[in-house]
Amino acid sequence: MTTERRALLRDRVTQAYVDSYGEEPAMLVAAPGRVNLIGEHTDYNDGFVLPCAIDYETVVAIGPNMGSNVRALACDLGGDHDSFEAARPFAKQTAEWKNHVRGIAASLTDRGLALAGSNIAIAGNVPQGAGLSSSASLGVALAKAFEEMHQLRGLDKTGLALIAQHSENHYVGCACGIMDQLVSACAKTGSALQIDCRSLEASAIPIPEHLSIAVVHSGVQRGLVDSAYNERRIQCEQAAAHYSVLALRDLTTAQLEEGRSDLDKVSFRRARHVVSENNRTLAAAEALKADDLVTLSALMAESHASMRDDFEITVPAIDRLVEVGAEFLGTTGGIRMTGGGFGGCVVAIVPKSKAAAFEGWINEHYQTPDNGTAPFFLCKPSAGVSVLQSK
Ligand code: GAF
Repeated sequence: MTTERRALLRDRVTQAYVDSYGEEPAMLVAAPGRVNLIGEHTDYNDGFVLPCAIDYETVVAIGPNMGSNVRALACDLGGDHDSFEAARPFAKQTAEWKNHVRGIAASLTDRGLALAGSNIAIAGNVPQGAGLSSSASLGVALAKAFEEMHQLRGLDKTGLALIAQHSENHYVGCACGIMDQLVSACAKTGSALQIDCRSLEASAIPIPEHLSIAVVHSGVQRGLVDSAYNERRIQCEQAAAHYSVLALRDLTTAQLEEGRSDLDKVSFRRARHVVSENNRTLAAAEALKADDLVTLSALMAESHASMRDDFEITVPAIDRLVEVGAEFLGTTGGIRMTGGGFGGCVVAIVPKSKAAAFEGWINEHYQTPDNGTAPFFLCKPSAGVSVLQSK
């Protein structure tokens, strides 16, 4: 199934490239979307996260051209295209996808890495507006494609992720952390990636064979370049300043309580989410290693409650979906909202033997706000960015 989906995507982007530029691409580069198992809004607080890459991805076909421009084609957007000078890549565009392409080119240029004329075609199958990091997969795929094509030196996988984050922060306008880009670059097949977002150290934790990762869309679309996301980040920074720590990662539960008297209630709850979520994420990584589903499901339930009550990033449809899923799973699996929040998806860790029944249960007991069936994806924990084919 995965192989078939990937083959279709690869054929589609290659064909579009050939139709548009009159020759085969020099190479294809694929980068996956991700689902976060636990550790939400902890990355930009220098904390811990536990995402895995999924078998939905963005593919970039790239080849050289004789000119000095980067020419780009968006296969999924009716063939919308762009062209800009490789040496002067950034001027803000109305079409969001163009800012991603130009932002990556500009971020490489900011690092002193010179681009030359290139032709690009882009296609993807990561559900958009779902909180599955379609943007990060685009950024990482583009950074890798430029790096390979123009033989840019000095960028390892973490470097690619930092370029993609820089582009989001400085050119696209989203103050995101590093989680999505790092997992899209560095993930390992069959594993979740435990990331320390301060040191950027990442270690793969194999997901036991008998477990499935299910992602269910609530039917509420989300957009990351949202004031609410950036507002949460500012609130966390203010709380860290109140406690005189570099980042909320440095705060213990005891310190959090001790210094709360002169902190407003909202800031306190934001900080409490981050401090408790970091602890849960470390505990969840241990539970996953030990294949301890009872502990994992309890931690995921607590994580969801904390996002709902303290960080206030869930919406009623998401809360309902989690409630419905938890009723089926009990302590045999975990479920929580995943990603930045304000809509999008929930993630569930479900025994493989129960996955089909779980999907049936969700279909029967949950309706999207417009009375539809919730899109359900069984995801394979996948590898990070790869070069698929060179001439
Ligand atoms: C989004 C951001 F891009 C990530 O950096 C992270 O903060 C996440 O929301 C919340 O955990 O995906």
